[in-house]
Amino acid sequence: MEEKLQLIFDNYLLPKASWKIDSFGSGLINHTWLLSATDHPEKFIFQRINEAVFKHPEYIAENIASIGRFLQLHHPDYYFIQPLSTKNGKFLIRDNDGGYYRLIPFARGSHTIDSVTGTDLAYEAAKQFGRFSACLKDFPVDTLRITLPDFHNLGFRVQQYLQALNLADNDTLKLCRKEINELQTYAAIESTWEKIASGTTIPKRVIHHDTKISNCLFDRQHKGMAVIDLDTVMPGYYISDVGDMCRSYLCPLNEESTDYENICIRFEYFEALAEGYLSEMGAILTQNELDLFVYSGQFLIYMQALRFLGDFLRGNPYYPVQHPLHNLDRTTNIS
Ligand code: GN1
Ligand code: MG
Repeated sequence: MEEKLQLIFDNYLLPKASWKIDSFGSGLINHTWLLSATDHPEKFIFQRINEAVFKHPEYIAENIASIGRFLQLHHPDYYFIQPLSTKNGKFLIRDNDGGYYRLIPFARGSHTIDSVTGTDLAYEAAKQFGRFSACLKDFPVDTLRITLPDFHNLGFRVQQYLQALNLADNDTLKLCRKEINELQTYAAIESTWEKIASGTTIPKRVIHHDTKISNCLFDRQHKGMAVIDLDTVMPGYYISDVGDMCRSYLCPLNEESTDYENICIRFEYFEALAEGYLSEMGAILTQNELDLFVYSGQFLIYMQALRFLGDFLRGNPYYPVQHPLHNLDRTTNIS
């Protein structure tokens, strides 16, 4: 931790205080720390970008900077939280081992949640993610960098899963027979995706691609404040954002729960999500997009189940696990 603090002090101008750094948050991919001090009110988020996943961390920084400039110009009131610039005017720093890090201001008075305990929260978060895409509706989407190729390409995820299935040994396959069979029953979701991927039915927009509830900041009155975790902001289809909200907001338990008996879909939460998102995006989406609203949830939940199960079959190279069956548990949770 001392080295991390030194890295921060070397690169950023911080107010004088007794800063300390602690692990923070529930993200799976990047490592996150909270930088705080008992003798200073400001806090910061320090984050190491996972380079095994993001091969070009500088693309993330470029995207965030160009979106930041656009919002500053066209929506100056939008609360956009972006990494701080270093003493040398950079948004990313590197340590001696070549790791990429960034420092982000912690929004004062904000908090995050890991499961949705009221329809008002679903409404607020969906409105925040809707507002993000709505403010960026005229952003030149093709100028954005692809930070993770094929991230939400269902065709690619299916191929990746089938490959894992082929390579898995019998003992592993035996453990997840039920989940494999279950996923097979949803294969029809792929045909609608093929039409979407052909690029003729719905437009590409600036999409967040990780709209789970823990990526929305709430204030003390539980009103949505901002969206965070902008690594996967890329050109995409709106079904990704609505779909991941369905995955995260409609169930009373979060993705880590093994209380399978109590995993269910809450329809009133779907209504709240739709109301919140469409309060911002309703007038912008085309009829073809609106027709895919319910499909969004099927698409994303199926794709995430393929990703968790595929990772389990390959021996968990992607998602960090606390025990060997963790990714299988996540699959059972979601399917
Ligand atoms: C990952 O790192 P985190 O927790 O923000 C993943 C998402 C999944 C999510 C599941 C780059 O997000 O796609 O929905 O885990 N991000 C990446 O919780 O793979
Ligand atoms: Mg993320």
